[in-house]
Amino acid sequence: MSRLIVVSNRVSVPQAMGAAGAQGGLAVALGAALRENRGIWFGWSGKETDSFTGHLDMQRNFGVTTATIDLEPQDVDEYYNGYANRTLWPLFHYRIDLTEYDRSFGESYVRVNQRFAESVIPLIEPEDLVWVHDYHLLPLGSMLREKGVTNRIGLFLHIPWPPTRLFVSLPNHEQLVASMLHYDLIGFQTEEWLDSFIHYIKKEMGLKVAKDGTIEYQSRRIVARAFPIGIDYDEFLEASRSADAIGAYDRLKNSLGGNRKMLIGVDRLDYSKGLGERFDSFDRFLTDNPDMAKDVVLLQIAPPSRGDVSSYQLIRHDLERKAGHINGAHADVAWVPIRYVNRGYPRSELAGFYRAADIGLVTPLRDGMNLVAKEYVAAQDEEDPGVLILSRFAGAAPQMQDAVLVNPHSPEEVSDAIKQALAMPLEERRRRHQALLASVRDEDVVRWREHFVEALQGKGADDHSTAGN
Ligand code: ADQ
Repeated sequence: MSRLIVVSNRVSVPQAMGAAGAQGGLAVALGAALRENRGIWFGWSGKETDSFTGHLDMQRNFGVTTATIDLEPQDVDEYYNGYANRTLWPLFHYRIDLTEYDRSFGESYVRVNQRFAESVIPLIEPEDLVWVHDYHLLPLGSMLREKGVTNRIGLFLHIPWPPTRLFVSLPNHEQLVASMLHYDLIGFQTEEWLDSFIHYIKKEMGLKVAKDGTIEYQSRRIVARAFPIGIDYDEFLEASRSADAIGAYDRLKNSLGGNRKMLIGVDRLDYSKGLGERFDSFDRFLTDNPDMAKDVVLLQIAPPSRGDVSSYQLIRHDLERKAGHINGAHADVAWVPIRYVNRGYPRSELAGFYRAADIGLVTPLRDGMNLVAKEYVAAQDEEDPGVLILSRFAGAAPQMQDAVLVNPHSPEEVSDAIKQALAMPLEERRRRHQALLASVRDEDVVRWREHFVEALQGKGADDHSTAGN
């Protein structure tokens, strides 16, 4: 088995299972992948330094070796908060209204990618596979090639790839995509994002793409394919059977009182997750169904993220206002409709919360995949499972057709779905849950990693050209 060198913007030091805090989807998925392949996870430490030195901090925790570098404050400002989170993130989630196009961000993005390339190269041995993650590092492969790295290098994009008409609003979009064509393999979450990328390659670059996703460019062959990510099913199942999970379940159930039903939302506080629209939809449900309203509670867990970016400060403010308004309008002395919680929880407790919820409300406006939908399904009691309401705009939707699929922009549609889910007979809940569970269990993170790594090894593929091309 080839050693893996995983490169991502942030490296989160692996934690013991059940440790507190909110790890993003990427951290959860990669921790699991690296435990099994002996390898190194390289990236930014999350810390700042006055002047960049490229010093590698190597550590080994819970079976995973990590190597991190510190970045300068200007890098963090312009590369991370700037180009990654003010330009690419909103653009790739179809939000050109929130996208900022600042030249200095782009320059810093290139500089930091160069710094990543220089720092990771000493770690790479001849037979290693290099696996780069996400939108922070799209040009990294080309920089490694420039510096003579001939290993197989793959990129996996965790977020959507936008339609060409939106993507071309990015200055220097041609250079960005040309730089990506130095990878051997480019993976997307879904066929939809893959199609958008291929559309761009054909229409804007005039390149030919074979049916199997092979692109020929300057005598190189690049394969583009979809690899839908999954959860670490076994780990999650164990977490959901732990004493902490059972304790969390009991606490939450007891706090509801009577036969009250609970809906749960768990998301990073991000505008792509459709939280404002979700609150509006719940408001609509309460208003349209006064006879049922007091029997229902929405628990929304949303730890703040990217607080240095103004659009995130605005959405936080907006949600606080909305939750306050809805609670003020509908609550009585013994019942508050929305419990809005801004913090992370250990995964085992989260599993208990999911299990206590009659409905999982997962309604992003646009999402690369969405692992919460899969976690919700994995945590249910198979005999008496809850119902998943899922946005058709989540990357998870094509695999999860047995959820109640909704358009998150329509409060009426989501409100109707809540009503339908609350009234759903046990038999139908079980049937839907069984089908969902089968795909969550089979298409898990282990399979995702195996498929990607196999494709990166180029099994069955021809020789590839390397440095200097
Ligand atoms: P995210 O946008 O972070 O990931 P998601 O896939 O839903 O979104 O993963 C979030 C993870 O964080 C889940 O595992 C969840 O349990 C955890 N989490 C969220 N809130 C939490 C809390 N309060 N306490 C503890 N844990 C919490 C990006 C892309 C997604 C893609 C993933 C993986 O945006 O589309 O699915 O990467 O590729």
